[in-house]
Amino acid sequence: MKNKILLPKLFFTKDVLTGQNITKSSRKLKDLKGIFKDQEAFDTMDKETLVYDVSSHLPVKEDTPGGLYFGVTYIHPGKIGNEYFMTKGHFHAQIDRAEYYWGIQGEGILILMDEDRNVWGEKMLPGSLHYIPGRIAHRVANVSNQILSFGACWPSDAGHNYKEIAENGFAKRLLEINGIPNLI
Ligand code: S6P
Ligand code: ZN
Repeated sequence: MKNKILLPKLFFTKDVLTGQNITKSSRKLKDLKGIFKDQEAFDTMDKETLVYDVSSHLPVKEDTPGGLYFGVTYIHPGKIGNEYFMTKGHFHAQIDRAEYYWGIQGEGILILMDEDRNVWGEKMLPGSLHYIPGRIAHRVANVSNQILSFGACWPSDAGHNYKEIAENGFAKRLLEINGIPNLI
């Protein structure tokens, strides 16, 4: 290693992450039961429909203090009734851990909720940068008719608390009303 100049191990070109140790995961409709409001519309859809994929670089073991994780999420366009395709959403398990998101392609809304269940949104566009403080639940909805891709960087000891959102949801939903996204 000493005095050697090594080749890069990873590339992040446009919205594509390649190189060593990339982990991929995907969420289909069958993995998102109970997340959307319109159960009837959900029931009519093919449960194998892909809603989003995530490519991540997780260089240290989960829960390692001081490390960082990096990921790119690709949310497909689509709706269940009038509710946009979106991520499950989570608080961090170590609730005070923060995270950066940034928009790469497509258009979305970053939906944020504090512990008192106050909800607000931030438009996500190519080039937009979003600092998500600790103690804030986060979820992203794709409001465009193309894939929405966004980057994320978060501490390796943040973890995910999906249970809270699975049980209680967000206090507001992002619905399309007269062709426009509304937080209701
Ligand atoms: C991890 C980070 C993202 C999400 C991804 C999918 O802390 O926030 O990589 O995992 O956007 O969202 P979710 O809510 O299904 O984990
Ligand atoms: Zn997170």
